[in-house]
Amino acid sequence: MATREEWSMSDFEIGKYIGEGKFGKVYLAREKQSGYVVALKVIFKPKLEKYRFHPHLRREIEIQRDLDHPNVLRLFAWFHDEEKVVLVLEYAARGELYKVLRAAGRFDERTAATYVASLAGALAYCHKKGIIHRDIKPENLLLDLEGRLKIADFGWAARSNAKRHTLCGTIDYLAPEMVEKKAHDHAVDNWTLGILCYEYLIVTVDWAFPSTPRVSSEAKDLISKLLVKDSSKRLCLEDIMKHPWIQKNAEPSGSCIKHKDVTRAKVIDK
Ligand code: N15
Repeated sequence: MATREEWSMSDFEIGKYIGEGKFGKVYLAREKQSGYVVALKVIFKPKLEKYRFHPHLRREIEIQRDLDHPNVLRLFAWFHDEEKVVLVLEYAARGELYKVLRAAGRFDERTAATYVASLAGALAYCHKKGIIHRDIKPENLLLDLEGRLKIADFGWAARSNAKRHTLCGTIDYLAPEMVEKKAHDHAVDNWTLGILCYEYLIVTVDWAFPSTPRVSSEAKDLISKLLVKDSSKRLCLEDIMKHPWIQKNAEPSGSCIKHKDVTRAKVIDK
């Protein structure tokens, strides 16, 4: 997609509805000139005013616009008119990671290590830019066409109560210091990484057939070094990336699908 000063709705062909964000609906769309497929998030202004969200949204947009990392979902542009604010976001063709996890039951160690390494890299990048606690949870993680993990943050967490179960509840991923409303820093994100790592490998074992999955001692070692109550003793992101389990298992490319699985980006049906 080209860089330009002003965008408007007429620059896009709107495709199917793909999801509900916290403040708006998300649609598949194609930029007419380049044919580039994106996700458009449409937020109607009355909703924003009701929640006094305008200055907050603007600040979040500026933060997000500044982030450029292969594992952080891109915000390409945004525009607004009388009635709505529209965010032009990267389209993640493989959708939500928690659904992939739910379908698979658990991930093999190569896959889990690749996701944890991708997350650690993205978080290290955000921390360096002074952005902490990105509210990482399965609902906020998307996969692109190559199966690369993308943190898609900010308000992409609205899910119905009926669908919610303990694993995807919000508080489950919070570090103890946040639950206890204590002062906290970037180490809160590292706790969450430990929880996700545990969940990717262990928790989602089929309830009807509770056979303990075999997990390597290196994976257990990493989890135990992240799920440490004392935040100052938690493994830092650099050490996560250097950890033997990551070194042994993670794909350096960040993509861990088998090549034959790659399907072409689906072009929007008119
Ligand atoms: C600046 C800040 C306040 C807002 C910027 N960030 C967001 O709005 C975060 N956000 C990302 N909100 C919604 C999304 C989002 C982007 C949601 C879904 C998708 C997305 N890109 N691609 C998808 C997507 N692809 C899918 C494929 C299959 C099934 C569902 C899919 N969702």
